[in-house]
Amino acid sequence: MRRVLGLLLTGILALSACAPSAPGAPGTPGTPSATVAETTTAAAPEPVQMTRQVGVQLFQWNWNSIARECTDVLGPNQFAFVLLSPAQEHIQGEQWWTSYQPVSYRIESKLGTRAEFQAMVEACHAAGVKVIADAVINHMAGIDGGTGVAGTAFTHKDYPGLYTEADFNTCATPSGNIENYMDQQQIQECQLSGLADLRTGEPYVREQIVGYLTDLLSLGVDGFRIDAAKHMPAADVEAIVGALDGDPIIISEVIRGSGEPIQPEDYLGAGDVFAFQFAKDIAGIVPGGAVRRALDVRDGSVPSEQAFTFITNHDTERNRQTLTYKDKDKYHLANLLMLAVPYGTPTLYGGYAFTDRDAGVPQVDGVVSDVECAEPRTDAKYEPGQWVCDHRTYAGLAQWVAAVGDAEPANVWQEGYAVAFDRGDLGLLAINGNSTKSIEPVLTTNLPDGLYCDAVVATECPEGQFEVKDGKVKVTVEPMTAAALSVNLRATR
Ligand code: LM2
Ligand code: CA
Repeated sequence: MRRVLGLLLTGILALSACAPSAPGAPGTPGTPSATVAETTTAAAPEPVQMTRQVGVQLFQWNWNSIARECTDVLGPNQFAFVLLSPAQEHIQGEQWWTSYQPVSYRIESKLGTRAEFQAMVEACHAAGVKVIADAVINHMAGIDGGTGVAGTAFTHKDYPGLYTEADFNTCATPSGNIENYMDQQQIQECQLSGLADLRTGEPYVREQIVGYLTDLLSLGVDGFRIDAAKHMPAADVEAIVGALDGDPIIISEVIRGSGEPIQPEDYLGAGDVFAFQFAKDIAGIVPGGAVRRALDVRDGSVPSEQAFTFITNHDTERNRQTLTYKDKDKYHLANLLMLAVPYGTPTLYGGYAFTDRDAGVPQVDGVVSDVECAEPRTDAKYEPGQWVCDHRTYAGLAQWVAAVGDAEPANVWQEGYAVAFDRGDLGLLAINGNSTKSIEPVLTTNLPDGLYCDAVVATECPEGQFEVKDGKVKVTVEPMTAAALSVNLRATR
């Protein structure tokens, strides 16, 4: 958006008769008498309409920090949405996962107050960024009892004014917990690691959950991640989201397990799903370098429009089911592949460095401190607790994705461990999966003639770096990275 505004201003200057010529207009250096026609031809080509698509999960970011990120980074770079950590009251503690043990549905947590939450939604909306809340509705706390961060006293199966023992499932396994993922009833009616499991089929329980989600909608949220969706019957999730006003975005978290009785496809009636298999398949492709295969990756039979793709999330980066920031250039390459291909809605990730999987982010008096992003490092040698703001690295590509929209790959070129393709006639991306050798192919492209910059490293294009002429362009790509051209990132002079 910053760049579009820049172009707009250039246009206004060019049209204003008494304004001096745009700086550096060819053939008219320092001449104040440049004609309108000359200045107009020198201006950058008209940008195409952008459709925001790329989102980012900002794990354990407090509301104030998210508001600032929307204003300063996400909005200006055409990000579509931000996925939050859970907003409801939760158990006390230093670990990150206290967020996933609800104690009440008050919007009052270590991440901020209700007022801060509301201000954050307003700031994000003002920046054109949608807000997706993380809805923990399958269960309540897993501990015997205590007092929540907003002062609510509770025991494992008693939450005053909200739920009592009768609102929770009982379960036949010896531990009361899920022990066998091949047994649908266990998965949905037993406890997920000791977390008190709600009877989501009961009208009263559904009413409370719908009330909570409706409250979040009243604060302006645009949609929900349905935490632990696999652990609730799809019919329950459908009934709950069906009772909500409007048409919020619903993204169910259903981790695909091969041969399991419950699959992500079962939840497509409730909305969209996270594409766990996509993340795992990309993680499988990258180390071998056969990056061309990324074009064919799908998540089971989940259609593109209903798949939210990601490379890592807060769980998979801890259980190492996917690549993570610790994988350095492999992680980078995986993110590039996700952004390059037309399948799904890409969700980037911003979290923090850790060695202990339970370690939370710094808190003062139970309140998470504001985010200060660490300087990006290619060696991944962050101190534990440092904020890893990788998503900012992809600001130019978020704009690239917004510009290419859903245009299909064309002119696919492949050689060794590299692949390149157009996206319609709006963009081109060349990616080099070789970890030692750079590539320098001359590619056939549908892009119009002109001088282009690289959206992998730039958000603005004062001077071009790659020249497209008569349907050909020579690009140079270093090992384990990409070059990305889009019609919206062409030289302004
Ligand atoms: C999710 N999706 O389905 C979240 O993405 C995941 O992060 C949550 O687990 C889980 N489901 C429940 O919402 C995390 C974390 C667990 C943690 C739980 C609850 O990965 O380690 O469990 O949140 O806070 C912790 C302890 C566990 C204990 C449990 C209950 O690690 O040992 O189980 O609390 O006290 C006895
Ligand atoms: Ca359940």
